[in-house]
Amino acid sequence: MKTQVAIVGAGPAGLLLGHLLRAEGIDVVIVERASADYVLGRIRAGVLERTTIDLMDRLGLGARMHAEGLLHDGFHLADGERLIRIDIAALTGRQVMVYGQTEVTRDLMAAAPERGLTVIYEAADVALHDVASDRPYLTFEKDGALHRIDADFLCGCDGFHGPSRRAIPASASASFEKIYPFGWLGILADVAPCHHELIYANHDRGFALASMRSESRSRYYVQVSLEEKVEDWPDERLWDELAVRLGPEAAAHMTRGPALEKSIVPLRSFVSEPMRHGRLLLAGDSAHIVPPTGAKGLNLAASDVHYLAEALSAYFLRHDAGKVAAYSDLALARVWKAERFSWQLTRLMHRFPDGDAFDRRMQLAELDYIASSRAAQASIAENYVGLPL
Ligand code: RFL
Ligand code: PHB
Repeated sequence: MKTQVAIVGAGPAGLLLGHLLRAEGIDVVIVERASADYVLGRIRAGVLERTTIDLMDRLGLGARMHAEGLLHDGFHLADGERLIRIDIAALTGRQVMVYGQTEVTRDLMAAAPERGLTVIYEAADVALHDVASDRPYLTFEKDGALHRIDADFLCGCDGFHGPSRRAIPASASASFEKIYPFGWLGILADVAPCHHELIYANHDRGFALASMRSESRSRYYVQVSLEEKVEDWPDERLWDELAVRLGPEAAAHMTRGPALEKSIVPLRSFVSEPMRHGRLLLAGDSAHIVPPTGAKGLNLAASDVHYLAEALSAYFLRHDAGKVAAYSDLALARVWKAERFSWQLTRLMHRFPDGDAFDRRMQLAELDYIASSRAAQASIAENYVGLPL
């Protein structure tokens, strides 16, 4: 098979990129290791920045998002005693959209056939070849046969564990990483949210987050140590802990219910540079990871593919290779700012096992400063809604 762009991975980065390229008439094939149902079964991001909302709208795929998503004007930081509201609408003139990654992915998947976007699911042993040459290609196994796709460009949208980043020789790349000494235990339940906006809480016992997917479906997280297992946290224990950490106001309005999903994710910050090697271009989690505290992962994947689609469109439609050459630097400039914000909010809101009483006082003093300073709130708000492209 021959195509102009072969994409590895049909998560949000791969599907969004595929649609943006198809909208320009560029031929695209996506190969995905998992089944479509498996991809939709992963419970992940919940908050979309304006830039991500705009991308869905530009593709003409935003109708369900606008009908079912919840626009939020603000969110809260809690310090164990009070809620500090960050009024993002007043401070930035923008809002964020609560609409699950699962729903974004479902909308992108549903529109693929009618737009000529080919997605090959359950492709095993995907391998990238000759990425530094002008004739790169992919191989994979499907239904017992070996397949080959020749392309002008390969795009690695295959997440943190995929093969694309590893196809760049170590001598040509550098990576930067911070692994945090804790994870998030998440619970999804069909109960009304305890508050109409998100609450990020820093409690003596550790971080907690109250989020949602809709007016009748809640998503909560608590910070746990890396040794802990989901089995250590029966539903009642988790609800009790959330009630303590989120504080009395949230606890008074919290409805408990059985877990539809419960899982632990480790937290890390990671960047691999550059995001291009020859004819291989990386986007999304394949090139970088942020801890989920800033709600930036999916949104960074979206901004990467915005730049990448522009670069590949310039190449194919105007024979201009300059934007492909500039892609990595352009994307990384935004990535590093989102890394900084996510790292800073993670440091501010979590209990670190090696933190001492001084560190704790610094967190509380910073939260107190944020509560009293419009400038500090504005800085948080402009990062949370997403820096301009
Ligand atoms: P994905 O979604 O991991 O998709 C990669 C796809 O590649 C496939 N793949 C392969 N395909 C072929 N061959 C192989 N060998 C392959 N190996 C892997 C995988 O099956 C998959 O389908 O990466 P992508 O597209 O870059 O998207 C990134 C986002 O998924 C991620 O950044 C966010 O989910 C992060 N994140 C959040 N981001 C936000 O913007 N806002 C949030 O509120 C938010 N909350 C979260 C999050 C991530 C979380 N977890 C589970 C890590 C909350 C959590 C709990
Ligand atoms: C979520 O709803 O899953 C969510 C929301 C905000 C975050 C992280 C996760 O910062």
